[in-house]
Amino acid sequence: MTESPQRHPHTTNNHGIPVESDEHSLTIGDTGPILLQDHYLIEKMAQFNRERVPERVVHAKGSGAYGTFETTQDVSQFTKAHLFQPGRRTDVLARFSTVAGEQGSPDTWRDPRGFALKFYTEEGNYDLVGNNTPIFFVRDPMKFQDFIRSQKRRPDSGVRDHDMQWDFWTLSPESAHMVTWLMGDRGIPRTYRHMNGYGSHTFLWVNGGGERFWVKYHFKTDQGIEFLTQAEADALAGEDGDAHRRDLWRAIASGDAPSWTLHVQVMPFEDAADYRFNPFDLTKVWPHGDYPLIEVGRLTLHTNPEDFFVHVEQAAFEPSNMVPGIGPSPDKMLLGRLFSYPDTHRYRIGTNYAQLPPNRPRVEVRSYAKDGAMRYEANRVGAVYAPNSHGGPAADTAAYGSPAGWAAAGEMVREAYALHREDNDWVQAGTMVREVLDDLARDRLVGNVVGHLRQGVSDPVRERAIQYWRNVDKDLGDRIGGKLNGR
Ligand code: HDE
Repeated sequence: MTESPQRHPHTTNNHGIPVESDEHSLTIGDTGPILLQDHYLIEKMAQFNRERVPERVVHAKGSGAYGTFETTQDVSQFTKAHLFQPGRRTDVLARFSTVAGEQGSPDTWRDPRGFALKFYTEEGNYDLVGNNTPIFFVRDPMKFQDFIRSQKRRPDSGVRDHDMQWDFWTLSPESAHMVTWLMGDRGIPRTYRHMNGYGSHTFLWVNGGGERFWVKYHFKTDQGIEFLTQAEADALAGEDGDAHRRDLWRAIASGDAPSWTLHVQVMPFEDAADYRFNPFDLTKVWPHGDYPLIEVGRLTLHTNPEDFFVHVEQAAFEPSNMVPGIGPSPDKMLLGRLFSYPDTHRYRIGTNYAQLPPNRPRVEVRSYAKDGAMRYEANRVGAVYAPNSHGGPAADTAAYGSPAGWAAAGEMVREAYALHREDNDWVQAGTMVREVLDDLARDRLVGNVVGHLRQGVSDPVRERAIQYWRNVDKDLGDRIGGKLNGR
């Protein structure tokens, strides 16, 4: 007996109404005009034209997965945050991304990688929106927009331009440490699974007794650090632009769940004032000899999202999502980001983005927010204003006290941070070149820089770049200059 064709469920339109055809428009006769009353045809075309939300202005190309964070050690002496109490297991959404490339750009371009985490804690969502580097190119948010534009496309031809990139970097010496990272092996991870993640900024932890500590987060990959050479990355960019996205999806789908071990560096609150580097300067690391790594727990990614657009494209990570026991620091870049991310989500996704599946807290929301486009959570607080006499929620100052913060005083100024004893723009980049990289890594760094500078960089900018690298390390700069000038 021939099998009856497998019965498919019948198609409906967006309103659940069964439709007659997904192939033929409604016409007068088989060659007649299409009828305006073919509202299903109109629905299909109109929906198609509205399928995009604006891509992220940076970090547009990315990949996401759900997982779990488990606090395996006791760090309660440093923070009262619920998710970091011993034994806590918290659901997480992670998104990894490149920075400068657009949505269709190759995963294997040389670029920092975003390492964004959303912890669905019992005190609301905690977002740690970091990169695969512990540092960044600039230290003041005023320069971030300009930095990003220098890495993207020319206003006239619309093409990317190494001359713009090096022009900005060589006029912004604070970029040297991060550019050394970027042009080295860490600039192209082999996969998203083989890279570390960092909070990058200094954050504030507050324990149950109100004591404050400065901390830096390090998510060290349990898969080991692996990178692609420039040649391998260029080839892969041509063969499979989605190589990293495909790898993460396949690993999780096959049960090979990637994991990272979280460590923190903890600086006593009082140490900050006279530490040898400015501890809030995002272009600097805290040498581990000064503040060693303390293990906290493990992040494991084990579930692929069921729908990429719903869960990854609409995911909204924001550094301002900090739960009790965690706060910002005087790092100007972090403070600028506290505004920028919610702003970009309201623009890119919509007013009620926090109600979407990847962004919804797993705890009851008792805010007085109401209405706005696409809102579908009812206002259940019994009132639409505070204070009120209808039993609506009231802020609990006693429970959550003053915000996790620090004392500040002084005149209004526009100027760079005051330098600490060992602060300058080259010292940590030079230390990395001489003490962290081995000979082969230094050779690859020289090759990558020379290859990049050979692509369309004007003479004056190239000469500035050679001096930039000499400031990082004289020998390295001489090697780069020698290769560029054919010596
Ligand atoms: Fe971002 N950044 N950023 N950034 N960033 C964005 O928010 C911004 C910075 C990072 O997977 C945007 O949702 C400012 C540092 C990641 O969805 C935007 C400054 C670090 C992601 C934005 C910085 C990051 C973003 C664009 C300087 C590492 C992707 C789309 C003050 C510590 C998150 C969006 C995801 C995304 C602003 C610098 C990491 C425009 C103003 C430093 C991982 O709001």
